[in-house]
Amino acid sequence: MSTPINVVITGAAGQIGYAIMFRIAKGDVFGCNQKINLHLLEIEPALPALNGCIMELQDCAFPNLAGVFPTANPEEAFKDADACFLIGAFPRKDGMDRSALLQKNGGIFRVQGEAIGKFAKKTVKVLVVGNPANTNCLICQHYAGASLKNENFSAMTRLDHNRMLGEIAARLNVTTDKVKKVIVWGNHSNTQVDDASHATVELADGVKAVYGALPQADLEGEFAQKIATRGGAVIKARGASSAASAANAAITQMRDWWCSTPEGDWVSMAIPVPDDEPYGIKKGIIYSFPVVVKQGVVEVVKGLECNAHIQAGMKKTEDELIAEKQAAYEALNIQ
Ligand code: NAX
Repeated sequence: MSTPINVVITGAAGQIGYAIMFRIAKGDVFGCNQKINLHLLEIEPALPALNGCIMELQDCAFPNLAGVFPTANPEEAFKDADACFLIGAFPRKDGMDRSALLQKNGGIFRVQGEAIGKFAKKTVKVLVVGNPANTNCLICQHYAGASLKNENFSAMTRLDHNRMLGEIAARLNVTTDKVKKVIVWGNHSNTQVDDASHATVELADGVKAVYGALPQADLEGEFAQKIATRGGAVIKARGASSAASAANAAITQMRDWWCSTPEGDWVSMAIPVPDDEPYGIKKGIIYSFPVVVKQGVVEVVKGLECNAHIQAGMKKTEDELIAEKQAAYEALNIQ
């Protein structure tokens, strides 16, 4: 019988929160032999709705669920946290400019970062989903302080990564397990670089490069555009933003971070840029790279050749992240 780990979900009563909590409680992230305490953080007005979710959790009778603790107090929520899914964020309202959005979210991720720095375990894994995810993650890390390190933080670009796998598989009429080594570089935004130039696909006659199995012009044009604007397409069709697929992406990103990436493949994760500044990306931002994870240690896959088109995109998304950081630091008065 395992000692329970403490798993925090913020924005737990929201649509992604509702889609993720049952899968975490069931064992989809930490495995079927791991008992879990769920710490569910919400704002006060959402606590009654959260209570309904908790009734449903109980009604699922998950054997791994050791306890459920709803709260509107970040200090309580992050106490002894082992893993955190930071999903709750302030949505962009009509007419709201970018700096107002960064200020609102900065306020949320400042308070949560401070609480994580003070109360979470030093081994905590913090995955930021709430948008703008990369910059919210940077703010959270800043306020968590020096007792936590780069390896404690990541932001989610796995939904974009999974969207690439799904779309390539659909175009080649294979299942997604046959497609490997796609990359999302940079920001979770329209400037993200959806790079299939190293991807492979297992077809009936062997393993082939995706560049070749599909036309390069499409992969760098209409395909990349489709992936980058997929969120908007889902909203248009469904009348609501991606929830089940976003929850699934957070589950797969945390699972690979916790349990290691599969042999022979990598995943995309937005992480604090390491000291050796891979691919020339400058430190001080949260940037998505291809990574492998072994026993909890995240390593950027180095030495991949990037063509001129991909390199230009990598620089553009880096510039956007630097500008977002500057706007957020200004809004929060960080020197
Ligand atoms: P919802 O609006 O359904 O839920 C957000 C929840 O967060 C609400 O219940 C709200 O009460 C709560 N909340 C707000 N402030 C909070 C605070 N200070 N502490 C705790 N809870 C708080 O949004 P949902 O569809 O669940 O999306 C959540 C976030 O994920 C959004 O910022 C969204 O933009 C972002 N996404 C990020 C993705 C990514 O790939 N990184 C993809 C999916 C998603 O769009």
